[in-house]
Amino acid sequence: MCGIFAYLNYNVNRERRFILQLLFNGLRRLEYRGYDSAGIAIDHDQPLVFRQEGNIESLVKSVYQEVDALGLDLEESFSVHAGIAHTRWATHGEPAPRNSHPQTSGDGNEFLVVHNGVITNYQVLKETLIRHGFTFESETDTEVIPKLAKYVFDKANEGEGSHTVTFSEVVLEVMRHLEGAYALIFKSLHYPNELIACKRGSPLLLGVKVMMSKSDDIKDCTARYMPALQALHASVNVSLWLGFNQEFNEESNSGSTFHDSKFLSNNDHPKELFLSSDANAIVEHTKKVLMIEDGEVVHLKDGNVSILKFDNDKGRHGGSLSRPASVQRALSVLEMEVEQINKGNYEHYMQKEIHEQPESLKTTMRGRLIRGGSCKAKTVLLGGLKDHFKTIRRSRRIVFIGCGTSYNAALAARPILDELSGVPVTMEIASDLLDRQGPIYREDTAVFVSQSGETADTLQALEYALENGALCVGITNTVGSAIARHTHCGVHINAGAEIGVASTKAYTSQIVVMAMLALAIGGDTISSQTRREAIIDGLFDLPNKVREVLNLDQEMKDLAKLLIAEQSLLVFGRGYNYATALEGALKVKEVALMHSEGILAGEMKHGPLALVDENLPIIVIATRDSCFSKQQSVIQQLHARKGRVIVMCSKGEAVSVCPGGLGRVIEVPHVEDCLQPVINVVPLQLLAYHLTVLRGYNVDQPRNLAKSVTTQ
Ligand code: UD2
Ligand code: GLU
Ligand code: MG
Repeated sequence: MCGIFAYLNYNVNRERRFILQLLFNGLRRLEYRGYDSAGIAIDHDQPLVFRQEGNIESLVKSVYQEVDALGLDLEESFSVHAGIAHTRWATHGEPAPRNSHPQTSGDGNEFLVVHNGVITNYQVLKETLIRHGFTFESETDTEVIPKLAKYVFDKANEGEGSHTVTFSEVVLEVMRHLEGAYALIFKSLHYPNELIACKRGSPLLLGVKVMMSKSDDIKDCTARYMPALQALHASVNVSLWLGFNQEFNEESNSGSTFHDSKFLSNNDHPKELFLSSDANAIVEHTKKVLMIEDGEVVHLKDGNVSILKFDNDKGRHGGSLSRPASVQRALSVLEMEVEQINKGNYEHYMQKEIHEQPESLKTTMRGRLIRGGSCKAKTVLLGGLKDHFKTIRRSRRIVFIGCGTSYNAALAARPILDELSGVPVTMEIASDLLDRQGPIYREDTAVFVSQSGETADTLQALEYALENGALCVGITNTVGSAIARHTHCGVHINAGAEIGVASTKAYTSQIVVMAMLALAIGGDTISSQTRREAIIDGLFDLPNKVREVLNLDQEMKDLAKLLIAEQSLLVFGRGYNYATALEGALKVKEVALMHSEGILAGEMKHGPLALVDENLPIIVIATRDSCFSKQQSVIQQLHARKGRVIVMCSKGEAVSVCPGGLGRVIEVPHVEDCLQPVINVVPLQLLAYHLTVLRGYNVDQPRNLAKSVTTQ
């Protein structure tokens, strides 16, 4: 959760003591959001950073001690000053001063950043920056941001005179490289008394308090300009305050990646500007608060507020940036390196994404699983839903809606949702719901699952559910996507960009998010406490178990060699692993271009048994859970018909699933039953991958398929 706060006074004198107190108070207002450490940055000869773990009061204490030790004058007055502050909820690296924010570009604090959220591609950026001579002091994902800013700034100034770039240009270049969720505030030695704020996915607000003349009290005088403001909102559809001679600064717009550049035109009226994660910390200063939108870059400079629009696509692919040639060159080198590191030693993205699942699952759970301890309970924290759990628990039904792999992920999590949520759970394939105009009611919670967040059918089903008044929850991997934006609330799965068309790491992260959702909706019911704690322990250990199951790579390659010329492959599953059968078959179908069906084992006698003979390969998922003995009986019946059976079972159980050593066995690590689908799908992903390569097809762009299906 965590919080960000900043205070910029312009043309009004403020003492250092006042500034410090104001920053601390801002943090105190954000305290309720939860945090484990905090920090601030203020000015002296160069920006000064103070960081401390623990509560705000321990930060306050340590700041005054350090100020004393440094001999800083608390009465020193600044007519303009930009201070930033942060409360941290650790996701990367333990709570400790070095991991607290502001994070820095290095000695001299040339660039400082406070950040809420998670940068999912920080690892490649870090490796690249290390190659360019940067050294890192923290374990945070955030540290790459100020360092990248310094890299961009230095390149821009190489041999072309100083300050060829503006602060906002530096930040826009940095944003181009960031993936994940963030709200950010930048402060820099090179741009004194300026601040830049931007966001994608995390909340961030701007507050403005203007006074008419230096002798006036500072007050919220925007009300006097409301008519002008309203007219302007209507005409340009952009929410910002305008000063007195509003005009747009088109100049800074030309040829750049800025979509719009709206500019609060120059006026020297004394003012105070605030940035915060939450209106709570601003309302005591001004009632005029603006919600910053995803992709907006807010630049506070010389008493002006300009709002630029960051266009990611334009930036990545367009060559028409108005940036100096040296930056242009440096950045394309950087981009190429990042790209190269990105694929690593893997031949295909699908392969890489399968193998990075231990990491992506960890990132999905970062900051959301509480390990418990002496005074804290083991629990789950889904910040994006916490204000909505009451409504969800009271709803009449929870309806999961998705297509393809995302639907399968919801199906995999359904048993645990059934068990823990206390609310009836139903499933809908988005297109089918629309075809039937199926029932969705005001009392329903509708959960939309989509990797891209742009899946056309799911998006249309979302519109339909919104019209019908349901509470709409999103589970998406893409921050700022249509589904993330249009749902009332939701969870970002934070699995990192998925490039291979066949979804792999997003599937396992989706299941984990929905298992956490079940735990969170279930709340702290005493009767299920032991069960919940076992699942939480299982989640903590899951990345290790996934690493273990990935050791089956060669074995699955050997199996793929055996199956290379087959026409068809059946996969039987039930209970927790019915979804695994569907998803395994879907992978084989979509990339290996081989007919494959996932079959509910309980339905075997009602048709599929007719297909069984010595030739048709059948994978039966029979890992240890409450359906195990039923699956043993399925295996026996298949053997009785001379079926060509391949069994997936828990480690050490080969004998009990294949009496007499009949058939082939895939042994996988055993985990908590509801998490077993995360493990079991991995060998099937590997099988599909190797089958595809051996059959000579394109792994990352299978025939006829697109990564996100945005048309119907
Ligand atoms: C925050 C951080 C996350 C991690 C986590 C640790 C952000 C954006 N996220 O996640 O990176 O640090 O804390 O606890 O800073 N939302 C929708 N629809 C969707 C998905 C999300 O409305 O499909 C909303 C959600 O209700 C919330 C916001 O987007 O208001 C961010 O969602 P989140 O899952 O990133 O939030 P959270 O607090 O778990
Ligand atoms: N991911 C960042 C960190 O671990 C920011 C966490 C936060 O949102 O407070 O430092
Ligand atoms: Mg898909």
